[in-house]
Amino acid sequence: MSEFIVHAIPGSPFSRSVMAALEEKGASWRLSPVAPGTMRSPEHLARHPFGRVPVLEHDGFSLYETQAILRYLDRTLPTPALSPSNARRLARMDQVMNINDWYLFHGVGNVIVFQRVVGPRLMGLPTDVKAIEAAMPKARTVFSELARLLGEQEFFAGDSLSLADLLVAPGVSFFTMTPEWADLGAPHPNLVAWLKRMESRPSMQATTWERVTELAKAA
Ligand SMILES: N[C@@H](CCC(=O)N[C@@H](CS)C(=O)NCC(=O)O)C(=O)O
Repeated sequence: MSEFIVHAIPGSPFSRSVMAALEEKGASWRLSPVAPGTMRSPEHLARHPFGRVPVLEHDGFSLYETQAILRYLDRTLPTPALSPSNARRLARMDQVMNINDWYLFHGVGNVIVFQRVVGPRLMGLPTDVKAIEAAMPKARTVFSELARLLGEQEFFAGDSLSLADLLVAPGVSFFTMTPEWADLGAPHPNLVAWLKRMESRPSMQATTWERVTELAKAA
């Protein structure tokens, strides 16, 4: 099996999902770091016309959109399987993945995490507290819904790790770096315990912001 190349920037939660999935599969992969400020460069736009990361390259095949990448990896690297065979569990996995993209990221993560972490740390921007306040009602709904769907299960689709856990964990993990986590996470001990389990997995340990920054420097 030829090598997988992940074009990504350190800290990107969507990119971390892809890298963590490759780690779970025991695949041979390498990071091709996208330098800050070059997301709209002709070179990167040729890979991803919307100027985002991650992009996967595999044996001449180039693919963007994290869900598509995760499903491609699960089909080309069948073990361990990261999609349940049971129709309802699979539907739950798909549902949680769409909650990630449509509700956790848009209007919640890309506001709260941006205002608290990415903007101040990487761009020297001040925090817009009003934007955070406006995002909080939707954020509370997202976290309550994730907690309800997880329930007492070990993972979102049941007893086994699935693509849903790998997509959602990097995004949720970012919230622990914000003061809003006390309001969003604390009311849901099952979600907090799930995140702890996820963060202790070798795949997540191998793909922390710090670790991917080291990989980017070495690339
Ligand atoms: N729908 C895309 C979203 C990817 C995405 O938004 N990536 C973020 C980093 S986690 C990004 O590239 N942001 C750059 C920007 O907004 O300019 C996917 O699933 O891959």
